Amino acid sequence: KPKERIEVKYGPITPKHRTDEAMEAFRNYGLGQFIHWGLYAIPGNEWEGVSARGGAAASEWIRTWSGPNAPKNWKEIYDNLYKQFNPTAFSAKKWAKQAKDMGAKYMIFTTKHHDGYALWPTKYSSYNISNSPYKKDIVKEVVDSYNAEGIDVYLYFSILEWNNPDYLSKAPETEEEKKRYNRFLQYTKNQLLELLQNYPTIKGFWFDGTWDKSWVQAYEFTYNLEKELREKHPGLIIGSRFRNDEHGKRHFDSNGDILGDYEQGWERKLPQEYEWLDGNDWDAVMTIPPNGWGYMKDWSGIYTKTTDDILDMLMHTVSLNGNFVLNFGPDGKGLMHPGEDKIAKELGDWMKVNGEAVQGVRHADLPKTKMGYLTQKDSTLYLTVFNRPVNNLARLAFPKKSTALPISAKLLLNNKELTIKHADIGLDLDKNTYFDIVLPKDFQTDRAFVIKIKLGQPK
Ligand code: JFZ
Repeated sequence: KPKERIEVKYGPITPKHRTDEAMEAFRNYGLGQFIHWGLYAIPGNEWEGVSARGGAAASEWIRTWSGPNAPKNWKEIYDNLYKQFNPTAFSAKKWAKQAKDMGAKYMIFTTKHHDGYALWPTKYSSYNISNSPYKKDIVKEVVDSYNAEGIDVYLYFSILEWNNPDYLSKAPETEEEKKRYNRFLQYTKNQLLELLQNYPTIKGFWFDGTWDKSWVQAYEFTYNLEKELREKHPGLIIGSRFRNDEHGKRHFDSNGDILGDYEQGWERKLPQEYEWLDGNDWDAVMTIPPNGWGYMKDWSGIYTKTTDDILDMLMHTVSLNGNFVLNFGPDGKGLMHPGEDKIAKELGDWMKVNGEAVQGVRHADLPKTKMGYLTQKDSTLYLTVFNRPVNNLARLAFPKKSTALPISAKLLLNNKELTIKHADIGLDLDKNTYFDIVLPKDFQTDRAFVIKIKLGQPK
């Protein structure tokens, strides 16, 4: 953060810490689902003799990475894929049911990725779902089906468009360029207002493709647009990736203040320390394969995250007040990858037992533990154990002066009460005091488990 504050006219519109109901709901989600679906689902990362998995070659970017033997008209072929887009197995209801069973409380859906293809029948471009063999409004089906399962929906929207002749990546210079880019800005605004009007139950937007100079220099337009979107849709939640200030600062303005309602920069990586987050709300979006958000046919030969990896990242995230959003990339027919189905099922089985340690919880202001992660809901503390102590004593440190100390504990997986012993050990007795939760020697589990601890003033 800069020491002296400088003048920023196009800084944050909403307070750093919103306290309204919509934002509180956001804080309580814990687990979410991301879905990347669009024309790139048809090639599925294997196309016209090109196959690249992981690394920089994300499947949804296939239009930009033709191989050496690719046909000259590669991009044109891609832009015509919509003529084949006919997901006969697509059922938004099935997706929503799966997400619910997995324990997701919100979902983010790609209405339009960088290729510019709209999955809703937008009035502002003919490059949309109504001109595919499928024809029907996919965004509507998704919003309605997820809402019916009690899952909040956020719309992913890429500003950047690869094939829009009005789009420009550099700052517009000539009069002609200015005219063109202004048309593009108006088009973007029209589409966003259209989405709000068509799908009034959505809770927010998840913006992307906002890094080009053209968008960065349009700070006055984007500031006013954010205001208008918020006026039209009270409670709307927008992350920090939407716009920048007049000095070109993105995510955080020139004074270090967050732009938008939550930090949106934790993508396929996680913050290590609570302090790094400076009290901001945040989400972490995560792929199962290394990099690739759209459908990837072949998962062989690359590391795909396991359910245990995902649980570890989920608990890491929620213990630091974030939401963890797991990405799915359905295929061209509308089916999830079998690897995704497997993880969704395993995650769901775990969440059914342990979900209370994930949802509606906050960061616990206690010393960290090497056993795993701490989350808290009022006077209930959850310890999710990934590293089980060999002596079966789960030792936790509490600030000496704390009046909220462990008074009872149980295992969520079998509801068995556990004994708590005060451990008068001299590591840092001036600061902390220790408690051992005694784990039964004979219980076996092949995943992380949760100890639910009641806090209070011991007698
Ligand atoms: C973007 C997209 O390009 C990508 O296809 C996918 O949709 C993903 C969710 O978002 O990729 C990004 C954007 C920002 C960062 C990294 C990848 N970032 O800030 O680190």
